[in-house]
Amino acid sequence: MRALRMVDWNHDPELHDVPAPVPGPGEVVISIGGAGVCHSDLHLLYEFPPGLMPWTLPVTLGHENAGWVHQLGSGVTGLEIGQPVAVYGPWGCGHCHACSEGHENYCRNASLGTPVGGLGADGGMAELMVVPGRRHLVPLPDALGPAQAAPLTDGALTPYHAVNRARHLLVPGSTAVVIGIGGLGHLGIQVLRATTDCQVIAVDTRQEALELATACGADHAVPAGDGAPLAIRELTQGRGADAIFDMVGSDATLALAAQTVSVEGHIGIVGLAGGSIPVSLLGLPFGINVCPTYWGTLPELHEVMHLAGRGDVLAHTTTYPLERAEDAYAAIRAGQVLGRCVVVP
Ligand code: FEH
Ligand code: ZN
Ligand code: ZN
Repeated sequence: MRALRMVDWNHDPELHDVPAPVPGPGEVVISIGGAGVCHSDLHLLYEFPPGLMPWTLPVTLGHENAGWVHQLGSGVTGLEIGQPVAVYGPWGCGHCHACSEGHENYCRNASLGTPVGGLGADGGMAELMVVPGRRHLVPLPDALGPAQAAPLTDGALTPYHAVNRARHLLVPGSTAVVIGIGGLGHLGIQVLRATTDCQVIAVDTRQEALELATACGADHAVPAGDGAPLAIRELTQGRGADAIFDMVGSDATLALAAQTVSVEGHIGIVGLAGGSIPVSLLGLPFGINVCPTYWGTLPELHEVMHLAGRGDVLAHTTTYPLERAEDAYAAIRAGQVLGRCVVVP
């Protein structure tokens, strides 16, 4: 079968012909209907130094996947061949305390380098993908096909999880700021709109991204840059934002978050740009919480699919055939993508 593979560090991905996977005991092979192109792939393809991740290359990319049940390994029950499913991506051990409550993204027996589909193990940028356990498959709502569902398994799940970490602050009259209106940001705005009564302020450098933010339900769209801190202060009567979700995670975006978070507020670091934020008693407002989050939990993916099934969360997508998947990565690198790219094998 055809698969887009990460062949080396700091190297373009390549389309290869590879053997089709065969499910082992307890495993399930999925026929891929959509594989989202996450910006994180660009960081790991072109910025991660060799050896940072203990991965054996080449490996198939794609950690944001949905499709149809194709083949069941021995012992797998509760699934029908042809059933449309979303793939939960951060596979944990399944038996530690975190995994026992569905927080496999924070598995105590795993680390960022532990291979999961598309991140060190073969992912969904291919015709078929093997998933290690039936629990990692979430049935799709009737209203959603795999190409629409795939971007939600990371692009919506990740901001949904980040918002959940600050939900106690997002009360009527509060303000949330979303910095970076890309794949995560445009879905994060929809999550906030669908699950809170807060005022939503979007920040981005691109006018077309700010327009997408407004279409997704943002109350205000603020151009990134020198005027952004004052604009956010003016929109919050000088208080600052109760919660700021930085979907970029660069020094510049985190500096904006530090300048505009309110006392007792929350800064969610979601993007992988590698920026940092100095934390000190007098350097930040009192009582704030700075929270780097990773992906989302398995129960939260069920909740995201519920929101999508009722039309509250919908990815703005550009689809590419597998043969042109490299063009999707190039378009993201060039900053030409609005919303999320989805590869449809
Ligand atoms: C990917 C690789 C490393 C860190 C975080 C990520 C996220 O894109 C996973 O959704
Ligand atoms: Zn991702
Ligand atoms: Zn675990």
